[in-house]
Amino acid sequence: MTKDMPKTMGQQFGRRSWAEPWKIKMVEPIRMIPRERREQALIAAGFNTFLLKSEDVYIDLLTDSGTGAMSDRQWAGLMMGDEAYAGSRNFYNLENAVQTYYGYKHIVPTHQGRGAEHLLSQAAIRKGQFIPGNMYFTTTRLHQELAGGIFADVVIDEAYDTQNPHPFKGNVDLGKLEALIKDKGAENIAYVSLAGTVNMAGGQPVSMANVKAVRALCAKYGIRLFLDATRMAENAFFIQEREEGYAEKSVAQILKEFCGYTDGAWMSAKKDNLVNIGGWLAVNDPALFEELRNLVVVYEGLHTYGGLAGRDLEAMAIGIAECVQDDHIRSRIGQVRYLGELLADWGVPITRPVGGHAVFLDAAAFYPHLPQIQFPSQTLAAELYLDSGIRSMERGIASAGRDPKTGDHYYPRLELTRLTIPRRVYTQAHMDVVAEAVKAVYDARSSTRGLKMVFEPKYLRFFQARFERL
Ligand code: P70
Repeated sequence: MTKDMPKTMGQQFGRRSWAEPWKIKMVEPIRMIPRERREQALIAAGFNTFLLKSEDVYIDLLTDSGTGAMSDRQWAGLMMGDEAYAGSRNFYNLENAVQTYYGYKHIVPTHQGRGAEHLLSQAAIRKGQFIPGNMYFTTTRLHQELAGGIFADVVIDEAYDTQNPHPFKGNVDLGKLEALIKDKGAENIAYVSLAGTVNMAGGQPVSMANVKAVRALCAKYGIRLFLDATRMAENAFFIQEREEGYAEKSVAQILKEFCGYTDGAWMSAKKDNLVNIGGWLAVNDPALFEELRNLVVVYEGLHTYGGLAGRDLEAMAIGIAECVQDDHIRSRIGQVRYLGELLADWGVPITRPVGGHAVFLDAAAFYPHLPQIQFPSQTLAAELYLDSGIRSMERGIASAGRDPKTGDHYYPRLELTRLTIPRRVYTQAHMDVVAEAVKAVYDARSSTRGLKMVFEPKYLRFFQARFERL
């Protein structure tokens, strides 16, 4: 053991590490292209990592969405696809898995998370209504706005302080929520939109005590509570780790209890549920279900396949059962934490505590000389790719977009670059290589120039915007 090893990985004799509860059966070669070609690729991509070709990327930390490795059981499940147009056996397996592990009554499959967001927004929001939520998420807010709703941020203030060690920075601020309800009137609140491990805050969890309190407040005013369950299994792990009374409960038990305080959930199954494509929407109210089941045939496909093949539904059903296993989540979050702690020990500014799915670099702290309008986190993502072929994602002003009313940029309080770890894909050695690359980019920070946006799409601009170096 060298003295450079991070303290937190244990320096004493007799240390006991966790390890992944699987071994590798198949490999996919990756390689780093030379620096000159990375420069060409970055210019061709308009300094936007979404526009790079995957084959020009060495270690791909763009997202944990649909990028995980399926298990041998899931691959076997693909062969059991029942590709009937209607009533596929795999749909009933999915329905059963969601009912068993999440506890909701009625299930509608969708092709991915935003398909579910679209249906719920259309069915549950009337024009002009407010949707309070624990920080915005890009696709979620856009679908709420397209349905005529107005998103209102009610996350606790600690979520905006990257250095605040609060264990549940995803919590709803009950004071902010109640003030909004009183100000606008309960009839003008469509529902409360609660997300597990808040993505834009750095993968920060919500406590069980908080969801209980939000539930009670919603009940007092007759408002529904819907959950973005995309990374809720990871949220359940943090409750087990940090909240009194939950250390002896399993992640599966905690997940089900948490969902029990909500009226329904939407899901991008490409994350927690360990599939490359898929999503679902689940609710308890039979009348709302009837409407969703009707809407899904307009936008996604029949209510027993929702835009997916039978084999996809089967892989999802199996993935649901796998993703709530304690040893799976412990090693998944353990790997993210390993990378985060390595960087923190080297003095690189990151969001603390390290969250569930990613390490978030504090781009504002990297580049204090760059004003927000010079896209610090886009700049950092570009620099990291140049240095080592590592792909990350902008989560700052480009992602935030514009206020539909005024047309001005939203100026988000967080300017972060996300190193997102796919599930069951990379090894600890990859994490070391990533940490060393980030350190090199950090050491070169003072001479780094910013970017200007030269092309801006109307919707979700960060996906396709183009930039040039200033
Ligand atoms: C990411 C992905 C997707 C997502 C999510 C939460 C909390 C819903 C969705 C939508 C993909 C993504 C999406 C927008 C911008 C960048 C990247 N998040 N709720 O990488 O689900 O993608 O399946 O339609 O995180 O974080 P889907």
